Amino acid sequence: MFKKILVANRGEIALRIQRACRELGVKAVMVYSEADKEAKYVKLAEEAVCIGPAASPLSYLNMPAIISAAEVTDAEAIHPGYGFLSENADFAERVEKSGFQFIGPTPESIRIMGDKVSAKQAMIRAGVPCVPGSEGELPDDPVQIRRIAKAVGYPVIIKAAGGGGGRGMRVVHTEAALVNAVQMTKAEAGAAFGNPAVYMEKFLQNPRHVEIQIMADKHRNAVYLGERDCSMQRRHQKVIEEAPAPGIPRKLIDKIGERCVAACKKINYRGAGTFEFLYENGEFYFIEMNTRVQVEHPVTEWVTGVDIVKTQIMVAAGERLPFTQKQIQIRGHAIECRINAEDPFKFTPSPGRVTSWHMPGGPGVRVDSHVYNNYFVPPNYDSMIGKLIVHGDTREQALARMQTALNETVIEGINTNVPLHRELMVDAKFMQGGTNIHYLEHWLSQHKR
Ligand code: MV4
Repeated sequence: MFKKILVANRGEIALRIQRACRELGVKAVMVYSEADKEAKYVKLAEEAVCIGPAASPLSYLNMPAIISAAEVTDAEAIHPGYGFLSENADFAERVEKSGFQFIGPTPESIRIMGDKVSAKQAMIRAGVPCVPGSEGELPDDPVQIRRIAKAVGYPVIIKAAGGGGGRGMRVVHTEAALVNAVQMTKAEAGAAFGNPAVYMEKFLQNPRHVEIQIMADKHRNAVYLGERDCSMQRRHQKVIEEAPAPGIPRKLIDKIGERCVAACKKINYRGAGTFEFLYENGEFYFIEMNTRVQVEHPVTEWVTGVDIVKTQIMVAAGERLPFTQKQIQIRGHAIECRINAEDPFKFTPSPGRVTSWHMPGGPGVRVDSHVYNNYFVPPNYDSMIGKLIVHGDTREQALARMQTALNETVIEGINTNVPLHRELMVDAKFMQGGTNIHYLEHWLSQHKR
């Protein structure tokens, strides 16, 4: 096992990684920007290094500053968390060329999955079901583009190979709009991602977003840790996640999970990973793979009993997965509410000083947050300031525990989306389970204030 690792992130995930290190008896070096001097994990750290000013490009995205911090502190490995440099193949490569272990997959895996066309081709070859569409990048020839769309069937969606997470896509309903839409998406993709390549898929109208968590080691062992339903989102930002996905038969999950594991073995994947699927009419369609630990990992941790962050560090150190597929059982139900510093219904950011911070507790309640009483939420970063996670034997019990937990929560000095969560947890349709990716935005349009 490593003696010391560097945590190249901030906020709640920096604290989460620091906690995993303490459990493993690994020293954690924290890095921080000038805006994060007061963060809890910096105060709790044995070692912390300031890597630059508040602006992310000068600190959390500053590769030389982060690698230098690892050098001066004698860290052996770097955990990138999520966001920032976590899915940057060039960073992973520079980390390894500098003699450190990158806690994540190989630069090659990150590069393949970062290009959505090559990711999809790898998945098709590995037997993972994908949304029907163009086989690879779309050609420039309008005649061929129209022929492909006709075969796929309208509506279609044009997506940028360099996009992902909802960036660089366009839905096309008619042949008349097709070629122009392709040209527009290509131009935008070239400007935004430096790669004009686009591909086409059948546009699914009312899917759910269901993702499979996998964990793999360096010895070709891979295991799936069940699924998460992340359909409750607004503008491609997840708001609520849960595990298991309501109403999806376990045998369907097992079937798709086994495909994901086979794909991991085929591409020699290592570390934590998430296969994102659209789920519609009882079928799974792969869309993207994430090669990092995700914000919503705690719901999986709670229903499987696996510590995903600890396991990431163990497998990066070369250890074998400490569990087999047979040992993974799904127990009960977990729900996560992301707590954002923002207006709960207008969504404008609300940074500033937290004058009062009272978090709930009791059976089946977990709070992952770096915030404390009198903490100042800097305006420079993502608005997510913590996560409230509950577990119950059943979904009904988990919902009841989340309702109580949200009602106990007191955050003053800034606005948060806690009032939105309180309303959603008693919404009849959400309580029923199985709402699709459009439900929250539709709900919000009917709850204008
Ligand atoms: C789609 C789709 C419908 N059909 N692809 C958006 C984020 C990116 N990961 C993929 N996205 C979508 N791809 C096909 N073929 C609908 C979406 C989509 C979506 C997906 C997951 C969660 C929320 C979403 C919101 C709008 C659109």
